Amino acid sequence: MTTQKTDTQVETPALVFPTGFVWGAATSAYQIEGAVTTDGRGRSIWDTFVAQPGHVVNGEHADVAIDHYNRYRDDVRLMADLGLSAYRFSLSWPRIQPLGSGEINQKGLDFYKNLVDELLSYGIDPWVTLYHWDLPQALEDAGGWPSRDTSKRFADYAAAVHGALGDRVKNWSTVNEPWCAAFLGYASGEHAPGRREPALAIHAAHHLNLAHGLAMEAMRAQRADSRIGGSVNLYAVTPATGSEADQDAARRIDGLQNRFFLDAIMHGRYPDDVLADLSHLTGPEFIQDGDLAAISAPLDMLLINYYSRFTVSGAPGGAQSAAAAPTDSGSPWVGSEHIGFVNGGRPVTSMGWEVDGTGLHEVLTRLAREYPAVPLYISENGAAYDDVLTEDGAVHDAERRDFIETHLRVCHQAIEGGVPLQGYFAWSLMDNFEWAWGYGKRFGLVYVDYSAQTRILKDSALWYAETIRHGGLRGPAE
Ligand code: IFM
Repeated sequence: MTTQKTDTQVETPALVFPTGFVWGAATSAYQIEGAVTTDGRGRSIWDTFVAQPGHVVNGEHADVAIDHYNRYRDDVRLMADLGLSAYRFSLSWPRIQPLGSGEINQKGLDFYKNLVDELLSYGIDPWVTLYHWDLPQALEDAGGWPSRDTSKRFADYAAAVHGALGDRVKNWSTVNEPWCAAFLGYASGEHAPGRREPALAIHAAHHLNLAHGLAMEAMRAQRADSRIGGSVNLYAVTPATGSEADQDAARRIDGLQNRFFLDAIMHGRYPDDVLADLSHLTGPEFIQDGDLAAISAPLDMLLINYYSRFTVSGAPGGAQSAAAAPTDSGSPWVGSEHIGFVNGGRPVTSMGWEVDGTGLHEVLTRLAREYPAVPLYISENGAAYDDVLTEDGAVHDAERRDFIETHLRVCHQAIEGGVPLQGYFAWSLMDNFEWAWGYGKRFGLVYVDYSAQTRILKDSALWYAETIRHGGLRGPAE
């Protein structure tokens, strides 16, 4: 598509996205809902984790978060104002099944039914994620994700909610970012439950994959018309130099971050080189017959969370991670703890993450090449910046707007090149609780005043709304 002006000088989009392209924004339950003891919600590992000193910057927690549990109607109206065609959110497992097994808490389920109905009343398509890290504490007490039984409990929970909501929710994601849940939760301890047991983190990663597979099986047995996928956080990975050590570092980080999940889900195998990298910590006995067949059952779509590129060095004393944890923690890079993360010289967000749209292009074209024939969606993409609410009552977040625009341009380019990308969800709809970083990192299109609980559309939100209205991006990149 080329830039066009009609004779009346009404600008039409220069980069038009295909009809039916999904324009969305995303959140997750624990980061926004609050109401952690309301209506029978059970305790999650995050409730426990945030209550322990040293885990979250400034000792912050999400007991209230942005009070979405009580304000969801207003929040849905905001989404409608923005013109979103879809909203991706997660269900809180302990709100629905307080102990992670057994009895369902009807009031918890009703909250999501009401939310879904509210979305549908505005013509916004609900995209449900079943697990975004808030494991019921009772399941952690029974072993957590390193225990195989947790995958089975997850499949039961998935069947319960899919049975209840499957008539009105068509698009489902099983597990969000299994890498984070496994390696930040059980290796570095930066996330709940805060354990530092590298070998068990590998088992956890497998059981998160297995949970995805078993949940799909259970949901498919209930109805055939649901579209189901998993959400993985993928990175472009580059060696800092052409040296053998740096190339090996890139292979290792790509293996643990990307291929461990993609190869299992898409090809039904774990990469041999990654298993070899981990063999001093664990043998493959945690993988049982039939697991990989369940994990690799055909997907209706693959959901991709993309934020940045890793440039890595295997040289001794390499560099520090630009994305270092805010609190005292170990390394999530199990078996490859020696690897350094090098600053590649690009601008960074307030998380210290390098802004690199070309990395997204690499990720998308790689998926289309190595894991073809599955529709792709960007389920998260966005940036934290130090937003300022100015005297004019606005938030002029030009950097976030540029970030999203850059990445959308890349999406368009990938589609033109034949990548089956069918939608984009900005992370996040609203500012929220950014895990171990607390409230200091704002990712929202919508600014939240945390004490008054007011919402203000940032400039990026207004721009995104306009982009959606136009079905594409106007004008060439500046
Ligand atoms: O806020 C998180 C989200 O919960 C999962 N993906 C990355 C986001 C930014 O860190």
